[in-house]
Amino acid sequence: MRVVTSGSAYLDIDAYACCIAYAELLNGLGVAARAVSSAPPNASVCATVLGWEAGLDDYRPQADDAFVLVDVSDPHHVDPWVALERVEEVIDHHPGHETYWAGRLGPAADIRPVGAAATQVFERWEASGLLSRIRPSSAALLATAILDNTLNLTGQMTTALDVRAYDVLARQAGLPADWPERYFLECQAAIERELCASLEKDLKRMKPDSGLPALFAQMTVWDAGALVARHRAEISGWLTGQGEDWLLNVIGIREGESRFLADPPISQDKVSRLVALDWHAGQAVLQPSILRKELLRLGLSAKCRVSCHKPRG
Ligand SMILES: [Mn+2]
Repeated sequence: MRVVTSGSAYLDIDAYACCIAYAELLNGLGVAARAVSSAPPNASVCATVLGWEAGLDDYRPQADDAFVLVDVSDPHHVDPWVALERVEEVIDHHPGHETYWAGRLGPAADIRPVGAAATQVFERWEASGLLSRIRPSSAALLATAILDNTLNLTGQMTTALDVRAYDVLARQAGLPADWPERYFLECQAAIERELCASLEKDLKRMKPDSGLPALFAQMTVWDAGALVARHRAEISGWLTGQGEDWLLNVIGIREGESRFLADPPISQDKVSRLVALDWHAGQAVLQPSILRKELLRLGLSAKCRVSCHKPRG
């Protein structure tokens, strides 16, 4: 059996959609596959999405199963069920582990800077000639994953491939024109209902050499300013309880902004080294918005400028 799975901490809608839609494609190609995860979905997998026909499979990986990783490539962050020596394929758009997987898998490692891993899975569906037979709910999952990961196709990592994939998939799924607004509003309502649980589900522990705050939480909503105004104290209180170096990136789709919250001065300084920010009372706004993985890319390249190049002269 081919087990299509993703990260260990939580499943965002990109990971969730890729597991389901890629397992469906493999099965359609005659390769027995299951979409499996032991991680909880986060707020980006909203109730409407969970109610769609396409979902994860109820399957426990066996000793001779092979693994396909989607939307993850950090060997330390894969689902605990994964045996790394039995990974046969990787489809991901996060930077940092391209060399590791290229060395192990060669061309079976597809790690590229596109807006969503769902776009890479869409490309496989298209290349297979089976796209006309994808379940509408799987097409809707991939389309919504692209919306989420590209911030409604406005994020800096959005490519022409993402825009085209969304267009084709949304038509195939029959999604309404106002689906983006409806989707992001539903996610925001769910986040505000369980704020601390939502923070926990999208909190990443960054490596010391990343140049980023040690605890980096992120959430994508329709109106970031309104969320922060309503929940500022609760957010600070919870994150302060998790550690001494933390940041929250609240991405507001409507305003196209990243609203950063960080009380520790050291955390503010780390982010300010990567993007120009004006901090007031632990809050700073950046337009256009930026994703954690984009900041990670900036952090890694800043480190490289310091340590990878010998000074000249
Ligand atoms: Mn993704």
